[in-house]
Amino acid sequence: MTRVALLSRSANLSYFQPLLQGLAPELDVAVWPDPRSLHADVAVCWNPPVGVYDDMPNLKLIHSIAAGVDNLLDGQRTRGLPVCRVVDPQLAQGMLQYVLWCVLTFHRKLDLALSNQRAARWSRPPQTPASQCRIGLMGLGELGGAIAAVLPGMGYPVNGWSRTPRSIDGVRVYAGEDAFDEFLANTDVLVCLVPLTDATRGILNRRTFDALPQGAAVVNCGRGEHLVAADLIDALARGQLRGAVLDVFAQEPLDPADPLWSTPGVIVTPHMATMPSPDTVAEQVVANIRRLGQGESLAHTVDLTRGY
Ligand code: NDP
Ligand code: OXD
Repeated sequence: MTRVALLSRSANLSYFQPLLQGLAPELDVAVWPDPRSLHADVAVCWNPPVGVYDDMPNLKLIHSIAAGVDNLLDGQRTRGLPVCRVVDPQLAQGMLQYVLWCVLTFHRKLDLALSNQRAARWSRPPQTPASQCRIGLMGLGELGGAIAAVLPGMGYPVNGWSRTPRSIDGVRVYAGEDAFDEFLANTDVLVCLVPLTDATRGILNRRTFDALPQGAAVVNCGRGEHLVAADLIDALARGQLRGAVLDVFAQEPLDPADPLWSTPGVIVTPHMATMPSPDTVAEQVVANIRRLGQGESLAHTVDLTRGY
């Protein structure tokens, strides 16, 4: 019998218990802080308690319930165990829809129309063709790659930035730190979809904003810790940036007193860009547990040396 622990210090993951057992009745599923969870073979996690893997002597697999794994790795010793994440076409489609909404907001100037409405001001924002709105995708993986596959067909010039070079039809790809400034100089709407790692923490900072053309916009759907919020607020106040859509925050939920809620030009959304369905997560976890049991290679493993 395989024992599974649902581990989170910020969310109640008990809804996965019936889903996992519905697919695999032989699983014994415990929800942390039930002490049984420390005897588990498989940890299924979102924001697990720091150091918990060290207290789990039977642990063989760490599985995220999400695409990102930063919160499973931060401050944790994974002891060389495999770590897997969720990869799902529906998740990529949800992110595409969200980013499309952001791109249209800035390209078609819905942000200006809404602020004019608040002042009861009838003023038609000048419109420009998509060919004049350059989209910069930071991250060309499962999510960024799905967006890069669609936006060029809508007439947007698309630039992408990744750690390693790659070739995508209709997309100019910049790779590595050395190419970052040139990528930024050619970007009017910057979309952050890199994972949170030591290399990307705080990457949305004053230096990055100042390397964008004046009046550019920023969309952060990666992680809150990518953003230096004070630098964003300053760049908006200086007019270096025209606006920002923020979906993720270092502290979630965002504190009601946080200045980002009311900074002119900032649209706040509550980590809703995309979400995998719990059924899909449960299916992927069970499939990996079965692979583990049969000694097969696991799907969607994370490279711990890269951190994603
Ligand atoms: P992937 O691992 O598939 O892709 C990551 C991409 O980022 C790759 O192209 C990778 O480059 C690039 N990258 C990583 N590090 C660097 C670096 N230092 N410099 C340049 N490029 C880098 O991740 P996903 O697309 O599946 O997910 C990305 C992130 O999106 C998640 O980690 C999570 O934080 C966030 N997310 C947010 C959600 C939301 O609702 N807001 C929902 C789901 C995910 P290379 O191709 O060379 O490896
Ligand atoms: C994810 C997320 O990483 O929801 O999947 O942010």
